[in-house]
Amino acid sequence: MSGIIALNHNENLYAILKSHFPADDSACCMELSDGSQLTFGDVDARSGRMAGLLRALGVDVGDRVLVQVDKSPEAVMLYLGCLRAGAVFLPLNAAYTAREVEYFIGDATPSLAVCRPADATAFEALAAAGGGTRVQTLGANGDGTLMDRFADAPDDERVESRSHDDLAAILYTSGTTGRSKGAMLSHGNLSSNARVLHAHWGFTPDDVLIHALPIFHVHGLFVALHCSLLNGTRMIFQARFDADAVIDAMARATVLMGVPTFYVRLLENTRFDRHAVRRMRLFVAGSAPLLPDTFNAFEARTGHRILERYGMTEAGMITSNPLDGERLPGTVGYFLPGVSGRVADVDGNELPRGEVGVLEIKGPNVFRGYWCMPEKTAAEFRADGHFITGDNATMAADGRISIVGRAKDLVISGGYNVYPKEIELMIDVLPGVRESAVIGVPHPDFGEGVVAVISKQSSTALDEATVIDSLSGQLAAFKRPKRVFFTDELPRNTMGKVQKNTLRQKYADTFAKRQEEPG
Ligand code: MLC
Ligand code: AMP
Repeated sequence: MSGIIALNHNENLYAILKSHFPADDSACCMELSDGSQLTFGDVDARSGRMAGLLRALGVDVGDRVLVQVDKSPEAVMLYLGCLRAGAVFLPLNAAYTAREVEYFIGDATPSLAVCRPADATAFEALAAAGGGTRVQTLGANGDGTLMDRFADAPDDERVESRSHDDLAAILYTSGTTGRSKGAMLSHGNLSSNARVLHAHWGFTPDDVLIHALPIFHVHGLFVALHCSLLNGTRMIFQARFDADAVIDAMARATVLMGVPTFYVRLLENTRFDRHAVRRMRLFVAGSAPLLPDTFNAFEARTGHRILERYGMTEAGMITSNPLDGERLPGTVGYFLPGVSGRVADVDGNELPRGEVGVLEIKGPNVFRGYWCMPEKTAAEFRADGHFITGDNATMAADGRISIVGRAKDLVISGGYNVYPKEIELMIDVLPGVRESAVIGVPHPDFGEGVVAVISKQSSTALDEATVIDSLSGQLAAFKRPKRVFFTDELPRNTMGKVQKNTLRQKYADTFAKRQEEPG
């Protein structure tokens, strides 16, 4: 398809975003923490130059570019450059260890991997073992070999022609069986979702977005970035979430997108009050359930009702509470325009309104399948094309949806997904362990905190610290259990299955906020 489509029909996501850039290319696109700015003209020139550099580095249309770097404006240029070059952007959580990255390089066979300068040696070794992957580095301050070459690279205005179905990105999402799956997202998946969100959330030429999310997941990379670029207005770009920096930025901003932990931490900050939010028009939450307590406390403190929406890697955003209608805590609102679906039983039959079942969906946002896993892809789609989300939901008579749990064994901690199976497999091979169960229990900051419950051999001296230490270096820190408990036997049902619900109840208070010590 590429190359034969007339430029004005180019469905490359970058071409669509660029068509919404302001006529005045000196307008600010990204305001950086040091007070400097990148204009829309800068973003266009730099992403074009980056695309040219990728081509010069041997990246062909359709090649994967695997990226594990810190958040920086240069990393955004690398993303946009990949889109422009027709390459497939493959971002990885910056917290993943070399052991975790090895799998992604082997599975995705990228032609180029970009890592932090400090990780170059490890990446070179992984790339040499995989064969064919070249390595460049990009540091948090715009340093590294990629940027050295960028400094000498010529301008390049090209935007590769891409069709709706051509791949733009692969985002890995862990599986309940332990093996991560690469969700293939097309230019059309991303542009359709971006357009819908931009309209649905009522963006105006006066909007200024605070961008404090990581840029290796759907929320920060697609939802936040695309809405702001489509709007052609300024974003205040922050390397990480810091409640004070976000509160400072609110004096010049109108929209914040965040995971529930952002809102919990803002509420803990005594500077956060009605005055701090005087310019803000919209607070969006998602990636994990927003507790009604947080919603209510936020409204009491600021007068704003947080707009909760629901989505996932495979489909971008799926539902949203309304901008103008009622935003109800504990619900994720209605299907976005163009998205449809049902709450279904295990066979995919639609259930009566109000009953709990698995949410199944259809729409232009739904991904193209899992990279090199046709069977897994087939298993998650119904014959009529509905994608099985794995989330348990109810739908009210008026179509309002509530997520009431997960059919998949998944913990969401601070907006990051943690798959218990992956951790259990690692714990089970430790000396002295008979078996383990990893669960998520309420955590005041992260929503859910990871806990491991281990049945150990009576002869072993295995303790909590040893278990946690032995996982470091192997597992990203956010996945590591924050507490480990030992028990004689794991509770099982009559089928022999570990009863995680019983464990979740037993350890529910593990992270309960400590009562104030009496004075
Ligand atoms: C950091 N840590 C976490 C953690 N984040 N532990 C559990 N869960 C998390 N989410 C650990 C670190 O490993 C470290 O441990 C310690 O906490 C302090 O690290 P930090 O780097 O200082 O943490 P902080 O910067 O405060 O990060 C917290 C956070 C961050 C909530 C700001 O996790 C975050 O930005 N989350 C957003 C995730 C996100 O974007 N999700 C979107 C997915 S897309 P130690 O042991 O080293 O001290 C998706 C689809 C959709 O789900 O619908 O949007
Ligand atoms: P990910 O695979 O990282 O994209 O995570 C997607 C998962 O996050 C979904 O399948 C849901 O389980 C969960 N999720 C996202 N948004 C919400 C929300 N608003 N409420 C409850 N769960 C959510």
